[in-house]
Amino acid sequence: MATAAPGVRLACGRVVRQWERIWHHALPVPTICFPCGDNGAHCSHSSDPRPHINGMDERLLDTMRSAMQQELEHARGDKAPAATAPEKGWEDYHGWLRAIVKHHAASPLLLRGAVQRWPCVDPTHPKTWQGHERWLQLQDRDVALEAGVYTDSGFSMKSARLKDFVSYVIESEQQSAQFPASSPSPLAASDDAPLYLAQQDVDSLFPELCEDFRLPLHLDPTSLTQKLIWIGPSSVVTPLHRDPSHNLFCQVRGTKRIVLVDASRREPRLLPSLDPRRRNTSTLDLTAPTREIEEQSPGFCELPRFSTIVCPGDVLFIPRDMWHFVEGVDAEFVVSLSFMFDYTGPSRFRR
Ligand SMILES: O=C(O)CCC(=O)C(=O)O
Repeated sequence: MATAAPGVRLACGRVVRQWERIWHHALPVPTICFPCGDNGAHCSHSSDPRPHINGMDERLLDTMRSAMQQELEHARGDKAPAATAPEKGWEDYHGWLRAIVKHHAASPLLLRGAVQRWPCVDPTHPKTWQGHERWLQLQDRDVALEAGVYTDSGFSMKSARLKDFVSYVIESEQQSAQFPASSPSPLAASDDAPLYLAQQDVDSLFPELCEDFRLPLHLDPTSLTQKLIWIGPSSVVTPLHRDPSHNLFCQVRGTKRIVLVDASRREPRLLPSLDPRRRNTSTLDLTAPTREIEEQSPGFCELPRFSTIVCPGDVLFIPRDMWHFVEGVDAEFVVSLSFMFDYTGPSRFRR
């Protein structure tokens, strides 16, 4: 793909050349905007141009609209769930998700605002995760943290008290927003690499948070394989990797950039790790300029790739086996939930 180096315009009007990054010139992720109730072609809920959904028929969109309505009413507590599905049963909603899986086996799908009414996402709800209160209420316990990016040579695992980790993420947010830190965490001083509470089972680690969200999009509980939480400062990065289950990735707090690469026909270019525990992870560093990535893996930049920014309330469907890279992008600390699920059939790949 031929690309020109993009520039950034400074306040003085001078344009500074930037190195090309892998998400520049990526395809936008097909999107359905829940607040708009359509495919987002004329969406006013985001500044991004929203593409039409290719291959998603009207019946499916219709079912999506009913599911969306049901989701919003349920979240508002307007009606009991059973009474709000007069035309379609729960099986049809499951069918809707199945249809998404079928239509989007090779492409991601962004469901903008789909879980915006969850208590943890809603900034006005007493159980919101958008402020600091809910985090400061958590009972203290030991947590396992990743220090740095797990493909880096300096990577290590660390154990810390949750209380210290919470003050660390709050403090990192204040620092990136250039506020003075109020009460320094013992973790902050010693750690240059970001600490990430990554891919932990949310039910067992945070039982007190589990009422603040639900299974997204009428996900059939029997298809759920893992329910994971990710909490960290905005500087966290998860390297390019793939998973053996489908994923409804729900952004709860802060924003993340997700780049997805379709390498289904040309896998060797992704240079998977030779470490048997990391076979699902590429050794390529997608935070590097594309020039360097191309040097390491000639032709990589020609692989079809998608890029999107997920905000609180957004759900990104990531098809199983699709390579993806994730990083925090703003000053707020970031929290996400991944609902990994499997309907049928063996994955092409197992960890
Ligand atoms: O949010 C992240 O840092 C990574 C999420 C991810 O890779 C996943 O859910 O599969």
